[in-house]
Amino acid sequence: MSNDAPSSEPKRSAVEAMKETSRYLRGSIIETLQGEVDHFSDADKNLLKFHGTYQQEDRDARKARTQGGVRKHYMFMVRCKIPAGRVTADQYLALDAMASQYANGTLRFTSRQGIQFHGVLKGDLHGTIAGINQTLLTTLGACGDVERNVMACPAPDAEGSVRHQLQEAARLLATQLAPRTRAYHEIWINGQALNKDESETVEPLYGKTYLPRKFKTGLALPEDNCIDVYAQDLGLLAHVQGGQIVGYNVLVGGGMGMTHGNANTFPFMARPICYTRAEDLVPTAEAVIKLFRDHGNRADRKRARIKYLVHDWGVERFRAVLAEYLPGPLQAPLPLEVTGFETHLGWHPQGNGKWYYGLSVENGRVKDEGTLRLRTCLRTLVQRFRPELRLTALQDVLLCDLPGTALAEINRVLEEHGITPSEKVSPVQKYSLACPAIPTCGLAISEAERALPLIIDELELELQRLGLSEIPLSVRMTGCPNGCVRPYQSDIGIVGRSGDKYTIFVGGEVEGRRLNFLYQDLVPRGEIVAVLRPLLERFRSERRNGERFGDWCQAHRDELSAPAHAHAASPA
Ligand code: SRM
Ligand code: SF4
Repeated sequence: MSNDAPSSEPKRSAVEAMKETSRYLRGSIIETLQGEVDHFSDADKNLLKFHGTYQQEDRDARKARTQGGVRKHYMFMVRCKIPAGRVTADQYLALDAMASQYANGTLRFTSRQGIQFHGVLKGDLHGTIAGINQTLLTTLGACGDVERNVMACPAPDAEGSVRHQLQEAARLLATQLAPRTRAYHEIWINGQALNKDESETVEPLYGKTYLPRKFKTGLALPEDNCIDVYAQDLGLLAHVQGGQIVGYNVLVGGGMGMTHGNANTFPFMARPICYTRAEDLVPTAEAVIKLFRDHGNRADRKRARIKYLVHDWGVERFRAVLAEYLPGPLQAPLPLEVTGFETHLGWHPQGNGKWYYGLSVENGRVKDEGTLRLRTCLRTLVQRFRPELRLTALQDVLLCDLPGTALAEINRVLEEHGITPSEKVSPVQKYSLACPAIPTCGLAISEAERALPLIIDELELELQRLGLSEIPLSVRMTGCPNGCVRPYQSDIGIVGRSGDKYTIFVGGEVEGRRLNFLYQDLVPRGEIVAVLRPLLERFRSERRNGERFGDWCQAHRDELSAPAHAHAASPA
């Protein structure tokens, strides 16, 4: 425990009191689950997040129901926490079956390598979470003020390879940093309250009030930042020597969320703080978490993420305080830089005689709709080849451990189900991401997942017209400024502003090393491509030597950037 204790105690937020009195995340969840009502109280709604589920409503039905005097249609999103995105064939098939049994018939691959169900009714919540646990996956800590899903490059290099080491490190961190309360087991597995008087030692890392806010960790290789390491609260950039990860640069303070019109909130890139040897990884991560637990803002949840400590204190003070928590002397970070990024799409050798196929999934949504039957297609491929599945931070999936002869059959199955093979997907589509937004997300102010496909279609035509179809261009769209698909790092970020209007950001890049900047605000959805057109035309005529769009925008930042009231971008 640090001596540098917070000097004054401002009034804590209501969520803090709710956590403290929850008896380690129990609240009255079990009683409500067993009762007749179709939704939970506000306090339990907050606790449910720690258990991996959000109480939502069907937003498409909201208006008609309100007008008709009918109450909200409550339903739940359930999120599986999947370290490094690794799922077995059996697990996937079980989740796929649950999507029909309990949810809205779709699965959603998330921007943090998780899988979500939407549209689960309260009566099916227990069955869904218990079912997920039966597959040996969990939802505990998928949401809430704890360590969230630990990300790592999921690509299946041979056993012992650097990527394999990275994935094992992600699993280790996920296990060591998970909440310890028995509440989860009681509620979702046993189905009855057993141990109501747990002592203070239940959560040695988190304590009774857990963390001030969510905490996210991701591990990356310098040559492949496919998990956006600078967007993590704790980013670990591997230091490799002779094929072994010997340590990590510890980056702290990444985060995307901001609130329109509140300049005190902003996206921020994680800063290099120190270096840790690989064998000290867990105590080092724990040290950062303990610092956050003790010093994070528990009064204002909008300013509670660890990025605000890094920003407000500055790196030197942050280092000095962290040194009190570290197991040994603080070592300066190494001069490690991110140099590349891979989508992992298409057909690749694994290095052990097997192959993997990276399938591009539009906005991570696995569904059957009209002639596009992705869900059936994936189920067919998994039943046929029994691959391990690995989810990427681009909401795509890698089918692994395939024989060298599988490609022809994969292509045939894709074609039969109307799915475009990754090789034929345009670069702009490959790099694009959108969050679920309306109809499920309670915070959405605009459409994203349902709007982006048409925008990409229009953009593809525009890029074709300009002869720019092959440039890597990342477009990320969200229904509000919380930044769930990390839109402030992309070449083009489209962020819901007010109903049909969006804020457009430009100047990021696929490698995720910088934030973009505000280009235009309050752009109607139907005019987004028209607003980008003059920029793309100028880029085409002015770019030199293969210059990329985001780089060109940065070079012209002074003339392109709009007055920033919606985006404080990267404060020093
Ligand atoms: Fe997120 C809240 C969806 C990744 C920043 N996010 C939400 C909620 C739970 C809405 C809510 O609080 O009521 C959304 C549920 C929508 C739905 O119907 O499913 C939601 N976030 C998602 C997912 C599913 C988006 C996706 O398209 O994949 C991602 C789930 C990842 C996972 O498996 O764990 C998701 N969210 C992210 C990321 C990206 C990342 O972590 O790499 C971010 C930006 C990084 C960051 O945390 O700063 C992100 N989500 C937020 C925030 C802003 C937090 C902040 O500091 O201000 C919120 C709002 C909040 O926490 O109050 C939020
Ligand atoms: Fe919801 Fe906003 Fe996140 Fe989109 S970015 S899922 S609208 S919270």
